[in-house]
Amino acid sequence: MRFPDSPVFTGYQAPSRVESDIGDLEVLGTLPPELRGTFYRVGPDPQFPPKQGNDIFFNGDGLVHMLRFADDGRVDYRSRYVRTDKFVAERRAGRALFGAYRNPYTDDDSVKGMVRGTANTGVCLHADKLWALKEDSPPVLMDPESLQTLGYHTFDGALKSKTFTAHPHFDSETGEMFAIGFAAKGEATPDIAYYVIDKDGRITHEAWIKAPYSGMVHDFAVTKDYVVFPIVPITSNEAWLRQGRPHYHWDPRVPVYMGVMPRYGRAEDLRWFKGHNRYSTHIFNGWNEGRRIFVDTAVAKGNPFPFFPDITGAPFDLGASAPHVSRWIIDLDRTDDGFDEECYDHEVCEFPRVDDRLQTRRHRYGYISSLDVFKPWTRSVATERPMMMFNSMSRFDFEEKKHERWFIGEASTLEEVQFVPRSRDAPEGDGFLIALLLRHGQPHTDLAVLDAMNVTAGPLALVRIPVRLRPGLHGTWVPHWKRPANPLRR
Ligand code: V55
Ligand code: FE
Repeated sequence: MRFPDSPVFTGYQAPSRVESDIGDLEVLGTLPPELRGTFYRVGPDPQFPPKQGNDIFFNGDGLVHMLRFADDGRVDYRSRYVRTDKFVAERRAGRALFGAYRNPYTDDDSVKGMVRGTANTGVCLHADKLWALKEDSPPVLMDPESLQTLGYHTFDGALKSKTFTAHPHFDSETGEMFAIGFAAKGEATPDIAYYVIDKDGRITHEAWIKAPYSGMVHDFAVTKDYVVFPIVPITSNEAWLRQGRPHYHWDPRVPVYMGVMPRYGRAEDLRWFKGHNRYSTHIFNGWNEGRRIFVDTAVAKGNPFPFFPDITGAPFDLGASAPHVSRWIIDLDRTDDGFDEECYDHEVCEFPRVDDRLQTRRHRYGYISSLDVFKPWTRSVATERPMMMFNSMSRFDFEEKKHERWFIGEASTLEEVQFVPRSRDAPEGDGFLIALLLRHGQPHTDLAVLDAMNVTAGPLALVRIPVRLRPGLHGTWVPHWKRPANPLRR
């Protein structure tokens, strides 16, 4: 077997394929004693070379990483592949059986009709289980401690959508989880299912809507009173799949639509608002003040994904691919169908997050990975997405409209940032920021821990994982008051 000699499979992005249990990690600096809990993070890490000869980063098998900060100050590390149906079938066969990203027509006959999910995009804890998520399939449940895969979860058959988002949202007051499934009736269908799931993991509300066009609905917003479905021009079409074309094409001709519905509403209550042609996938948070709804997000003017080509044949525009901190404002009392957009600065950034306790309510601070283009930058790393090689950790103050950032140094990239509250009831912003630093060309990975009120000072501590991690996607922090972080059981 051999992986392709392409950027996605070599150097910095070479698959690691490592599952490990490493106790007592080295700590450089001093860890704050309040930092107790578990950090989970997931990313694509292909088990086998791609069936198609090459592949995109988004299609690798989900590998979950866990860092436990126990009461005695010890930090342990564990990583496990998610045993998706795909992973298990391919391991048995000893080769890839599933083909191109979200294209079942490219699969081996032996796996026709199987769930294609890789569980490689999002991870969260709910109802005492770890949920490993890929937006093309149902959630996979795992044991939060052993990382043993429990299998696909359909809520005892109540999940009628074929898909489930990698970006569920939570209301910390009610303990509810909110989720969507797009392409809910099959690949490239415009149907979106919306689910409210109670703190015990039962579906308590469901609604089905139809988007104005089919495409990637990677994230959405929930507020105290409303749910917002952003439809962005990363479009899909069943015909392209049969033609062997990429699953998505960027369409510069269509607007963003925002579907707004009461939080426990039905399809009849839905209202569509229309904006410019824009990209946004990730949302900091949403909230509403009466009938005004605010969605803070990272917005780009053009296509951010070079591997999803422009439908008009236009070449990839690197400048237009850069997202910036922005706000979308919907006023339900407006009589036209427009909504407003405010762009707050020109820093290139992605992976927006807030203090998770404030989801659905107004936040002041956003935390985001950013690219400081004025800093020395190592270009030795081949990548198909240079705008996503983040070198700085940023806190954006939505009141002052300004960034504070820490440059992580050369030859490293920063992953998604998590806010960790100092205590259960600490005020917003009082706590720590944690993020992985991928060290190019080095055999280890560091987790940086910063004071969230003093980002510019840099790390209080680095926790060293003595293996190279492949670039990943999203993560979550589970504080010790939600679930104790016991030292690794051997
Ligand atoms: C993203 C990542 C995915 C995917 C769709 O924007 C969107 C990120 C890792 O997979 O399938
Ligand atoms: Fe995402």
